[in-house]
Amino acid sequence: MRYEHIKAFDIPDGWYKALERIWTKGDSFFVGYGSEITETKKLNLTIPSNWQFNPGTGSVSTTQGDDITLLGGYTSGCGRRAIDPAGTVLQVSVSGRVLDLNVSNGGDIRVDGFTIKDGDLSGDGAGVYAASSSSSGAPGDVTLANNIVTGNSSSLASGKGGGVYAVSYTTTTDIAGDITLVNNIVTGNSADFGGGVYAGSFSSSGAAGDVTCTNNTLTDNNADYGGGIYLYASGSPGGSINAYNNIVWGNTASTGGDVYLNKGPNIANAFYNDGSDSAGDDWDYGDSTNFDLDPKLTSNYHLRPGSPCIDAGTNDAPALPATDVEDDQRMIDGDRNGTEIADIGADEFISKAILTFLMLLLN
Ligand SMILES: [Ca+2]
Ligand SMILES: [Ca+2]
Ligand SMILES: [Ca+2]
Repeated sequence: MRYEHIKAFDIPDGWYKALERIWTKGDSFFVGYGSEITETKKLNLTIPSNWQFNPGTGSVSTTQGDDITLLGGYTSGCGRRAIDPAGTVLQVSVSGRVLDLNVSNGGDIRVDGFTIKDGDLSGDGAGVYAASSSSSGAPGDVTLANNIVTGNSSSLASGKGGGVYAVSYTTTTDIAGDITLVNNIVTGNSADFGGGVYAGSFSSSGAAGDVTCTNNTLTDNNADYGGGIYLYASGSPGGSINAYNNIVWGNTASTGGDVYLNKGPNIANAFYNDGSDSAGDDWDYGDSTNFDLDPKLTSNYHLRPGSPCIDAGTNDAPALPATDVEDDQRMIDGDRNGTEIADIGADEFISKAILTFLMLLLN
């Protein structure tokens, strides 16, 4: 491992420069950010030498079945990691995607612990384009966790996923991969389909995988179809679309302000979500655990005291993360009634009283 001193925060296109060097040298690098004196967070990249990088577009692809794993939040020297997306920023200064990730022949993609902002292009996935595909055998899974995705915009007619385009697809009879989104804050993005997120699993001749969204906050996104999120599953029956503990509220679209569901013959489960305006297919098992109330968010999308999302989720959600988007423990007894219940959204609320108690313990 070597440390490549590129300041992705101070130089907005530092991410591209880093990838270019990685491609040139075929080695592993850490990418720092911030000033040389105060830098604290780094990106840990491990890029096999057979990967392809196109310096013109910043895209990374591999056809060897390798995984692409991007983890943010490393401390100086990369000895320790703390999830801190607010302090680990990837952005572009010119029009283009922030992250363009393609794997084929079975590789998985994971993007975990970044702010991804200001992507702007005429195409799918202005912030993050993450696709695992296969023309022989099963494609891999795509996971986005602990990210802040904001201010990304697709200007393409029929463009999908202003903030995030996450898909797994195959032209074979195999089962497509799973798409998992947990602990992401997605705000202020726009596209034609899925202003915040377009998430899909589809197989030409086999079954779809599962598309699971747990504890995300999607708000202030805009689209024609699915302002917050467009969820897609296609293929023979077998996959399920799961939405648990999410805030998908206050997004706008011509059709499906918060959610557009296109599930094909597959099952859709929606429980313990805050949001209302959905269109397309019905949720098969949506029930009274969902509600439509102002989540009472702060300016940086944390839960305010008195939020109806505090202790309002379920601890049995699939892929429930053990921490929140800023690495706070989940679950915390936010309403102080003696029972620890997961909150709804990417933030787990800590009351001032609990915080004071924890500070006393630490001191
Ligand atoms: Ca809680
Ligand atoms: Ca409680
Ligand atoms: Ca928190």
